[in-house]
Amino acid sequence: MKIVIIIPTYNEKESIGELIDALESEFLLISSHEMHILIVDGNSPDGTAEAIKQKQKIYHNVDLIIEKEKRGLGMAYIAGMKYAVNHLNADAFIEFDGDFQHDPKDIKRLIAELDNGYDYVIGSRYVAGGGVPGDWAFHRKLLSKFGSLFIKLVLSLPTNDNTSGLKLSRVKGFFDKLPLDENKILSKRHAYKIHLLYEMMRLGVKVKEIPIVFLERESGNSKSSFEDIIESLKVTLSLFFKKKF
Ligand SMILES: Nc1nc2c(ncn2[C@@H]2O[C@H](COP(=O)(O)OP(=O)(O)OP(=O)(O)O)[C@@H](O)[C@H]2O)c(=O)[nH]1
Ligand SMILES: [Mg+2]
Repeated sequence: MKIVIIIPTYNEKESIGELIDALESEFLLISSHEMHILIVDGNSPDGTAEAIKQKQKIYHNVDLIIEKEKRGLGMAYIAGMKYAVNHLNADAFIEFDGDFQHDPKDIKRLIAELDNGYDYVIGSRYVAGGGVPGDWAFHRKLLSKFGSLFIKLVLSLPTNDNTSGLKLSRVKGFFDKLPLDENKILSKRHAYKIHLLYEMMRLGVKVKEIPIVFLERESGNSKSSFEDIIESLKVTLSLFFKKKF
């Protein structure tokens, strides 16, 4: 199968080159699939795209989309997903952050579950063995954990980490059934994850959560903010009311 790792970046010059190297070394351990990297850069002013172009000279399985401007995490991922399916003929894709908060070593664990017949594999911080960075402030830990629980209860989901950014989606029969339209997605930013998760679950995916430890950012700055928390609440409630009416 062809599996595309989609990585959105905005000012990740410090980490992206090293991340591509780390992923390429992991790919050497995955012989049964064709692995590809697709980076969607929000026209970063720090030279992220240049660092990626340097790596494209070494590796021939790295694609780069440069957006006109930073449009939000959700918009970057949706552009990447469309490209992966329509231009790269992906059978599955993996959402992966560009700041080393996700461990490249987890890629093969996600793929093992695809091989086991699962359609949707979530890297989960909230199942036994999973976790968040130890130095996250107490309120951030609480908000993240209870946020996921809130989404689970309101939307009647079986999953425990409902805002995870590391997951694998099977295209055929599932992702390709979604009317994926930039204007229909309920959030252009981080909360798009809740909407896509909900829609994938409605399609009847066979879902598996595997434990992951979310790492601390090594360099660069976070782009998530208080606005993303409010949007997550709005998206969850609007899905709840849509479901009922
Ligand atoms: N192209 C693009 N990439 C983005 C945008 N927002 C965030 N990113 C990238 O998406 C990935 C995840 O964003 P982060 O800001 O790290 O979000 P987060 O991991 O929820 O927040 P932290 O834990 O604070 O790092 C990173 O690689 C960012 O560079 C955007 O608007 N456009
Ligand atoms: Mg991050």
